[in-house]
Amino acid sequence: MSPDDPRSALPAGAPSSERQIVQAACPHDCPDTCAMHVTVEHQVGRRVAVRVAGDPSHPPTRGSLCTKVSRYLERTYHPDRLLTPMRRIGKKGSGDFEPFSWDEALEEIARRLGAIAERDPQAIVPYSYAGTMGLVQGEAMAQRFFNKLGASRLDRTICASAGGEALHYTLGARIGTDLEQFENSRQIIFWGTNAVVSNLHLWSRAQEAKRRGARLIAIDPYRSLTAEHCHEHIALLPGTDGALALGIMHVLIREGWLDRDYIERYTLGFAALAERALGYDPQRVGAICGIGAGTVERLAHAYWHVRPTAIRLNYGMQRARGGGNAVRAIACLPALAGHWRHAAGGLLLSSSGAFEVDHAALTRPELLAGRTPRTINMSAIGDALLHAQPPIEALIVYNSNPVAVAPQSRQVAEGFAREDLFTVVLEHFLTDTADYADIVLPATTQLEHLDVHYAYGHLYMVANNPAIDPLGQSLPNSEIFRRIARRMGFVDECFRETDDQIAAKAFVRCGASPYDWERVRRNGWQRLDLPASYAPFATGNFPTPSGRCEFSSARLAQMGMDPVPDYLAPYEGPGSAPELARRFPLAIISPPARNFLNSTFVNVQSLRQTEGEPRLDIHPQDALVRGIADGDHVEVFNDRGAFRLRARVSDRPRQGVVVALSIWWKKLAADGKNANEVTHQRLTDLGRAATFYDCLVQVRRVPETG
Ligand SMILES: Nc1nc2c(c(=O)[nH]1)N[C@H]1C(S)=C(S)[C@@H](COP(=O)(O)OP(=O)(O)OC[C@H]3O[C@@H](n4cnc5c(=O)[nH]c(N)nc54)[C@H](O)[C@@H]3O)O[C@H]1N2
Ligand SMILES: Nc1nc2c(c(=O)[nH]1)N[C@H]1C(S)=C(S)[C@@H](COP(=O)(O)OP(=O)(O)OC[C@H]3O[C@@H](n4cnc5c(=O)[nH]c(N)nc54)[C@H](O)[C@@H]3O)O[C@H]1N2
Ligand code: SF4
Ligand SMILES: [Mo]
Repeated sequence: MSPDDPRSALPAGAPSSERQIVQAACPHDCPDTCAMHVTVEHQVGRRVAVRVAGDPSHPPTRGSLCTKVSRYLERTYHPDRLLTPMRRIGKKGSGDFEPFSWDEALEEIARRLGAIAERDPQAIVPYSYAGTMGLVQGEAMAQRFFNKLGASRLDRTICASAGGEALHYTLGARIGTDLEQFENSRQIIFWGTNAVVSNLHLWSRAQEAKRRGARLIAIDPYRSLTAEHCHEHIALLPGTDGALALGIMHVLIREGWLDRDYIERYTLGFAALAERALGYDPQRVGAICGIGAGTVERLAHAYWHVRPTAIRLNYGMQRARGGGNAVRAIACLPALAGHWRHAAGGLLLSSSGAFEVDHAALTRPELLAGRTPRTINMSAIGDALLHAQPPIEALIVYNSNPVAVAPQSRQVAEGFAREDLFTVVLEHFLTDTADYADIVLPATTQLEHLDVHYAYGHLYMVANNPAIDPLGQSLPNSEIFRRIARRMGFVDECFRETDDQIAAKAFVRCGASPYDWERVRRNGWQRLDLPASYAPFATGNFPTPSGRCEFSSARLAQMGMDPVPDYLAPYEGPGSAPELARRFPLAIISPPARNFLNSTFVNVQSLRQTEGEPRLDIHPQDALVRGIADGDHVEVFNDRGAFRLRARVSDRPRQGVVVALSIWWKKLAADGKNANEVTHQRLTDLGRAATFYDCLVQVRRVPETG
């Protein structure tokens, strides 16, 4: 074992019997960041994980994991796990590989990248997202490597940047209501979020609130598993949330349902916002959103009269052209009505800004040595691979599966298929993306490496101790980049840091207290040192330049943008693209399936069996006019592409909207395609994010075969 081997000691104080419980963290891109207990048995000289369970003592987790991660062992010990480096022997995309040694792999990577870097390091591009949310196996050693190289930078916009920037310009940071307070709310609005599926541990708090008499409201074009358990479901048209928020404001202002004291002390730009909201009377908003004016009135009434009200926003509602403005408009509501005064009121989109991650210590920007490489937007990777100038010559993919998850998949696949592109993929499995690699490198799973996590849905740091040795020849991302760096002759001290040393530098502090990695590691988790009854904006303290909630943003004005939130119609809709809407009259959304996590777990058989096969939820009226019956095979298509699935006729989606729960591995679908065949690469108003749910299609019945 080398000193930087991640297979470092088991947690201090662990019992030395045959069975051991290792304190771990769920690595997935989920707001809940559960603390896990991994039970390990010592069997003939090796450690075998035999059980994963939620940590009962960790307040957000409270002892339960979701169904997906309960199957984590099935994933880790999957017969298809990549166990050796592999090189391509077939056509790109064919998935034909042969094993070769780490030594050969590192030699070839160093040689190919070295030759490109000599001409122009910006021709090398990293592509990664949140396959693991860990700070060590995410952007630490990897980003150091790319900084030293001078590679292109990646704008990581595929998920959260529209809403993130919206919060930044409105509240000042990604800060919100404490998960642990939701059970004390009197009313919870699930706005564009299917918490039963994607935020289980907040949902259980909401159930508790419901038992105590709280009202639950869902705002969603689809009667999701969450919406069906709420008292009220408002099924608006996709991408119209900004208008609804302005409509609520209109009524609050008209009726004088305003916390004037809060507005005066802690907000900026009320007059400008009021003027904007004036134009959004319930009649107009009802028409834009495809709901009745009375619904807008009723929602505003409930929002003012039931206190405290907490809004749970998640990222589902910001995946349309106006997603940033919509989040800005919604984020103004708690300040207008004074709900921030209560710990159980306000709004939660993300809590990640409460953590002071030490990005500079993790990623070492000084390694850039004054260079300012170009930036490639990950949400338009198809376009970039085909058209960027200077061209992308090498792509290093880790913690992501772009061929399945990036929009406008046909272009993405075309880009990945370029014969002159050198592609390296670090993975657990031969995903749709790995199939296009020149070299695939086997990465460890969360059970096999060390990490430390922040969360975007609660206020706890969570430690991940390695439970078992790496399977086969797999290595942690950190170690893979360490070895590539060494092979390329990078001698900077930071490339010798161990995972443990990196984890120890991950945070600047832990709320009001110092960050103590050893303690977090030993206990498994640590709440940020914040007041127990955390109410972040009860008395203002917004981390904006003005210190106030900025209804009007001078920073946006300076950039030539609208300083006050407005409603921006979707790119693809009858208002903004009438001709397109005539040919493709249905809006498609493709939100997360319960048993998958993005495209992760799709290859875990028990979970895929539960999901069955790719399905399209379609309203009975929309099905009828197309001659589609429940169970028929259908094709969803537009000018960008087509994919096939089985129709499920029900009134879960509102009329005019079809729903394809996602994200399927393309190669595990009968036609080798998924919902991203029809999505496009246009970006949101703020944050340059993907607009997956801003998409028009037509649907037709097709014969069962093919
Ligand atoms: N089981 C599971 N959990 C997950 C994931 C997963 O794939 N599976 N993915 C994780 C990731 S990466 C993320 S970002 C989060 C996402 O978390 P969320 O953003 O909460 O995503 P969903 O749970 O699908 O909820 C989105 C809901 O928004 C609705 N919706 C779509 N368009 C609109 C719209 O324009 N307006 C409104 N009001 N509603 C709309 C959809 O119908 C859906 O019910 O979940 C995380 N958790
Ligand atoms: N149509 C449609 N498309 C979408 C979305 C949608 O709702 N609809 N959602 C979007 C959203 S919100 C997101 S966040 C993105 C998510 O897209 P991605 O970030 O690509 O997420 P995953 O599909 O889960 O792929 C993560 C990959 O990382 C790998 N991985 C996990 N841990 C490790 C590790 O430690 N090392 C290495 N090397 N690999 C690891 C997993 O095996 C998996 O293949 O997709 C987006 N795409
Ligand atoms: S995916 Fe989310 S809910 Fe499931 S175990 Fe991980 S953090 Fe918990
Ligand atoms: Mo996401």
